[in-house]
Amino acid sequence: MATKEAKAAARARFEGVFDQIADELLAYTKGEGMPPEAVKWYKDSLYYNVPGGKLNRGLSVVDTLEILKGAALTEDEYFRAALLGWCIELLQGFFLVSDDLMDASITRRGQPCWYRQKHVGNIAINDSFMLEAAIYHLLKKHFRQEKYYVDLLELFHETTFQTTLGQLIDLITADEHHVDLSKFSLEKHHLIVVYKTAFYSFYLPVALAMRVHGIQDEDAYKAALNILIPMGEYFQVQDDYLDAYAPPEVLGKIGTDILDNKCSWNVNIALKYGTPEQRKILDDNYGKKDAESEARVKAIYSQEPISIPERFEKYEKESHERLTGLINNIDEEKTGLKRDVFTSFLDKVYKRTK
Ligand code: GPP
Ligand code: MG
Ligand code: MG
Ligand code: MG
Repeated sequence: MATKEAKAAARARFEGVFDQIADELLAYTKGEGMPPEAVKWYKDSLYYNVPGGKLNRGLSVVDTLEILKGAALTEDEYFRAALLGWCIELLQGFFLVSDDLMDASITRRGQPCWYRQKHVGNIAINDSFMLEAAIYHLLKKHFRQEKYYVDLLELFHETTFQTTLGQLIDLITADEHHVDLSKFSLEKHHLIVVYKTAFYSFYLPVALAMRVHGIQDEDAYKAALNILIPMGEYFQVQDDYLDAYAPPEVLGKIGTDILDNKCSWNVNIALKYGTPEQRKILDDNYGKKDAESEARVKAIYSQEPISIPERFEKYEKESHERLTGLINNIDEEKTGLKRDVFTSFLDKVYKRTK
């Protein structure tokens, strides 16, 4: 595994590419004759919503390409991989700006959600579209001449569609006016998290790098998907767990899943293992918009036999074992893949605290 210093240096190099990307996008808006206040608005939105996250997705494009190549990337190869990485971070910015509106969230990455700033409000909807539009502008500018240009476009389009399907079932399963916990199940949760998170967060970065590397065998993409979808599911279970258990100052966001009546991993575990008395407390308090009800639900979560922290620790350990098993089963010669692509990604997220 890379040292702390090596990781910080890789992150700094990747972050260094963002200024150039922002400059290109702003130069385009200026060139279209947009007034200075519009150019400034876009600049503020780009810097507020794109670079401040963990960058796991973006960095994974660069790391995957380097591992597949088996040698250091040239300057040009690095720049192009980083650009694709930033396209995923733009996609993530697009999703988060709109997700925070839909989830009525308060903070994100340690600052108020973009829409919650007085001067922004519903303009955030348009700002999210502008983050998405940037992806296709950059892809056209830098990859139009490549044989795999259409493959890149398809990957972004398809994973966006999948993510919106996941977001749809996340939202309609969390009806805020009619709380009915009998509609939840771990099977439904599985479908929600695979679609809303796993495709764009795990499959997309690796598949993009595979396309750039020239891998064309569809079976190789299936093999990658078979590992990355369960890895993404594990990642979203962590997100659900941390929503109730991580200190907001560490997580960078205040959890809203209980207030929002979300079909989260936590509530499904509580429904599965809780006593009838605990179930009654859940029915009476879940999805209510007040802090006291939320606190009652949180108290139940940690009580026996629900014991979410203990069950999560066990789930995390078992997921790691299962994913390691899947990785070890990869046939490197047949697929042209490298096991290290997947271990490197898993290392980035295993036992994360934010
Ligand atoms: C994570 O859900 C999923 C997304 C952010 C994808 C949103 C998709 C759209 C099409 C907008 P979450 O609400 O649990 O994330 P968080 O906890 O970060 O708010
Ligand atoms: Mg959401
Ligand atoms: Mg959310
Ligand atoms: Mg969440």
